Amino acid sequence: FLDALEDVTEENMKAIRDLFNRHLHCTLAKDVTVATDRDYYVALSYTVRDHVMAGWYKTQKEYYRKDPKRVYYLSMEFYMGRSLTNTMINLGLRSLCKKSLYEMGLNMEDLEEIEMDAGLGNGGLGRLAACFLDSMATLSLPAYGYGLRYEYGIFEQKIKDGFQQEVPDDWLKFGNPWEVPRPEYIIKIKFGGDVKWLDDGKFSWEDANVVLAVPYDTPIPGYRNNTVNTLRLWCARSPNSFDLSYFNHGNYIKAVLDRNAAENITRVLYPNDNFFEGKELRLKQEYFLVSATLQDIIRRYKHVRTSVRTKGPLERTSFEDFPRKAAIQLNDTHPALAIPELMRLLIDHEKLGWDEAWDICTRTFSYTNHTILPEALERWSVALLERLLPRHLMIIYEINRRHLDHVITLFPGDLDRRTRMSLIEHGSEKVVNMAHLCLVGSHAINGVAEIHSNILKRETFRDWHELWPEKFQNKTNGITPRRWLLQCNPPLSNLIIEHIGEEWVTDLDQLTRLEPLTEDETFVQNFIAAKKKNKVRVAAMLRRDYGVEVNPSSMFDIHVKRIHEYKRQLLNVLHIVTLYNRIKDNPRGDFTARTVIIGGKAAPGYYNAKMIIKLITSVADVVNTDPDVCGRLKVIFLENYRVSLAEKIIPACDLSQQISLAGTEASGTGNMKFMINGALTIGTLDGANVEMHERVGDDNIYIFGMRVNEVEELKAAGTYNPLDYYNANPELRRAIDMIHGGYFSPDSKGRFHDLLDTLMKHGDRFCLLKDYEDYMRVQDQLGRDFQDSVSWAKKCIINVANGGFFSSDRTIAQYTKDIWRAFPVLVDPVV
Ligand code: DL6
Repeated sequence: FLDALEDVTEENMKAIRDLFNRHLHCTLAKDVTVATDRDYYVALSYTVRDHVMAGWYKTQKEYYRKDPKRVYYLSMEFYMGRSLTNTMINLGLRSLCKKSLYEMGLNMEDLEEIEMDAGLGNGGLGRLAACFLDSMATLSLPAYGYGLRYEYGIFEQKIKDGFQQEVPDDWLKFGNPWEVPRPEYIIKIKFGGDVKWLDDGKFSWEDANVVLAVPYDTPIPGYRNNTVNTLRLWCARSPNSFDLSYFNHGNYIKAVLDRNAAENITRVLYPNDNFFEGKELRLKQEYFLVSATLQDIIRRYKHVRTSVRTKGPLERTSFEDFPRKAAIQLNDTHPALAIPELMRLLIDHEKLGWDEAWDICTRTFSYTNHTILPEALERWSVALLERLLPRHLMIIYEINRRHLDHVITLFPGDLDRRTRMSLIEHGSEKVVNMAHLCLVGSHAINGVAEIHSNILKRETFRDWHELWPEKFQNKTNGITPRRWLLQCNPPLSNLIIEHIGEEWVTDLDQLTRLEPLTEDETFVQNFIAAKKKNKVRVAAMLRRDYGVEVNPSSMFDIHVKRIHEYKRQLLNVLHIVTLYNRIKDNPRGDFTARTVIIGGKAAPGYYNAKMIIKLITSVADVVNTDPDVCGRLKVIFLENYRVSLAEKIIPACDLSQQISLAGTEASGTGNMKFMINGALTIGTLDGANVEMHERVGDDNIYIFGMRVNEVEELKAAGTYNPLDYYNANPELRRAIDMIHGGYFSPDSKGRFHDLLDTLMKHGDRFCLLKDYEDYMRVQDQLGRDFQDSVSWAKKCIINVANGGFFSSDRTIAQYTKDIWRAFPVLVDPVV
């Protein structure tokens, strides 16, 4: 069906072949006698990139000409995955390229597999940023992503003897055809030094060390709309003048070697998800991103043709219009230093007064919160800030002084409130609460699902909501239907296109037109066949890449996401062990065959998460080799889960596990990907699961566990004793005892004691034992339901049909209207 959407003519195919051959010969200096598959992949990427270029210039020229309000999305993570397939699809070139290559004897799908993922993110937050870029371009928004070009992205996960090992992700080792360096826009970034008070009452930041920020641009094409936006990633480079004193003293070698210290800033992505680690290098990364980006934004703001009469560009000198020309979205608090940085640039460089600068700041910035887990909230040491960013610390103190004066005028005498709302916290160490900085410096604050936004208002930021209710909003997350349906699931996309056309690709609500087709027997059978095709493909991949055999008729029960205690992979393990025991007790029993696939990376320093991986692989070793099980239960730990693997595994899923404790998962976005690819969800009423449930109703989603108010009440009462639940449920007790007794770790019987202690002795923070029984009940129910494949498929279709709301196009349209107040700029086709 993609064929029908594309202009596949002999003439166009010849043009592709010519370009491809030219790149092979002239760019790569290869011919077919020596070219490798990687050469072909690169030649194809350059061929496709050439087709992006004209649209890219044209879009950027149009932005310059029209000077619209621009949207800047600042994020420490852009988890882009691969670019080739997505770019071909958005440009309408995929069939054309596939056929052209086929005629040269090349299989394009094999070449697509060669591309390394751009793994510049940890999980949901970074992938959301990538989906947003696609939607912003598809909605023709004049938007820019700004981030860091990490030389090493998220580590490659290897499983050795059942344990996770981390291998550096050297993703740039073969070059990156999608990036264009722009050394002409290099920016200087300062660290350290001192602040001098000048005679005119202003401040000057002196004797600082300088690091250079070199931009690398990646084109972001919209879906077949001629728009090509830019993702600008900064790379740290030492200035040539770096530590001239060494050069002058003749220590040339040391001077050259020391350049590394500066260049380390963008060396590696911190591999923490939902966890704050107050390391100096990470602070440098955060400041490096925001300083380079704001200087770039200001340069662009100034560089504008204010008069049509004059040919050359004029400087815009007044900053009055800045908030009407720039909306800056802070993706969590990681880029929060943008607030004092803009103040510094406006006051110290542009010579604005405090009040005017502050007004500009608050009208420009908006902040998205992505987590309420206390261990994830950023609190930077004042001492560290003082040493690295002395001027910013002064500005933060002044912001705080004025802010607390305001609080105390509104709530006279309420000193507790004043303390709670301070940007500076005095614990064992003095720290800056970065969320508070964002709250005071932004005009809009949003959570990422209804339930999460409500928790922010009611709990996390209660005082702030009382102070500024008008600032608080909700923007439920979304995912791009281009990558997460059209691209990753051809069998289902084709079936959908056959019945309702292709408008859904940019208007996902169109999927509701599928709902009546649950009554169409042929459609239902074709839907089942599409799912089966995806499962067979995954089974073949598991055989080839992992050497495991799975039964494609079994239920594919999938739990893929970062490994984290709050996401409760351990609860899934307790279910697996219970199923195993039931089979052992009744080897001839009638059980729904399941293939349980669990995947995800653990932060390298997160001991419990790593032990959860070891437990899963240990349980898999026992279950998969026990002859009594006889293929009715398979457990697979999917090594190195990442964007490109998600694209394969999600379309093959029957059951999606979204089982975090209610009130802990801000939104989740994997849940949405599974939904629109026709899986049913077993989940708690947490994050966006709540809104999925609202849309599909009780009959088409498997909800279990405590509701958020029940969790809050249980915690407030302080009476939860996990041992009560252990004692009350024999199946639960048996599963825990087996793990504890070394059934799955005969070589080291006590291996999982620490892990189990978190449940049994240290309060079971995420209430696994409390939710176990209900989880089992619902698992049993859905296990029976799966036996009726037609009725199961109908539920799946209802999920697909109601997934339209979860398009990131909807999310971005809401940000645009309610927060950014920006407008599309349409771009004409390139002629
Ligand atoms: O909003 C994107 C994504 C949510 O879907 C997840 O629920 C949430 O856990 C994740 N949050 C983070 C927080 N990181 N920090 N800080 O990754 O955001």
